[in-house]
Amino acid sequence: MDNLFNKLIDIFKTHSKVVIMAHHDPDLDAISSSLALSYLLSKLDIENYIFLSKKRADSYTSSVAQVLMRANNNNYIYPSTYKEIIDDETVLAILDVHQKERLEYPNIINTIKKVVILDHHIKSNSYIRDTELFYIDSTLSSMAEFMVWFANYLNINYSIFLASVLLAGVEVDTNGFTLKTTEKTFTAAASLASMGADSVLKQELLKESKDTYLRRADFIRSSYVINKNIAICPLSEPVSTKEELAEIAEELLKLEYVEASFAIGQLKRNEVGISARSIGNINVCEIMKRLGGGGHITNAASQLNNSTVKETERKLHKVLEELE
Ligand SMILES: [Mn+2]
Repeated sequence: MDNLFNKLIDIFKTHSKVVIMAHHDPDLDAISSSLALSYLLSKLDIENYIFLSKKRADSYTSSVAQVLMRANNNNYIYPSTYKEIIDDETVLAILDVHQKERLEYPNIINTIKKVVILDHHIKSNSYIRDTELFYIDSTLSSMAEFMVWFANYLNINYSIFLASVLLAGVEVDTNGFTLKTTEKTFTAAASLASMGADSVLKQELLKESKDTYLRRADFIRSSYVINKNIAICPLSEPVSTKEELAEIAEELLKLEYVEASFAIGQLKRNEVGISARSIGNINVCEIMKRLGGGGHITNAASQLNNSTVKETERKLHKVLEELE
């Protein structure tokens, strides 16, 4: 990765300023990696800003709001203020996302033409083109992990607060070090621990509201298991996001004997999503491919147009029978 880090620093140093942006509805991984990059750039004396679409921290989820309020950064920029700050030599650093429509503020692409993308998701067809650098590695647990390697390379230690937030970011993206976790992920966590990551603070950040917890529990109540090891959860109510579907699929994987899980829900009026997870011995990518999607062996998804949850559930059963 040294070559990559070299190139990144080169790009950042040869531009006038860096604007950092992650995906909309940022989670702890998106926000911790944004703050971490900002921290590293400031240490390198590179002018940088974190772009937020909403001015009030409390319009974000409570854990992200807490982080924003406690981070003590004063380099946030907003849709109403950013045009006064950027110039032709500004570079946009996009983290934890690579599609325009998923950006915190998609219009930014029309104003800042120089773009760097750093992501760890499965590459989609609608990725942002014409970039100075495009780095996507779906074997990486999280952007927080990436920022640990970047800091190690630069020989910079994060503050205790940032190290704790980054550790929470890794934990969220790996569902508590169970998914997408490699030896490197643990090494990154150890590195954060040695920088002083505080597990009490991290636990506080990972807390969720009772309503969120119960909403997920209600969905899981309606799931069922077939073949003794496959959990399927068709959601009766429309879900808010693909992320919520993913969270449900990941939660199902915690259940006894379950080796693969599928959460099916209505995403938009004409779109049904399936999020699939596996502990490794069932290839959910293969299953999602047959339903028009894709991904990895342990982590895959599909979106179906003009289908209902019930129909999608039937299609999934058919595919599972075929593959048996
Ligand atoms: Mn992430």
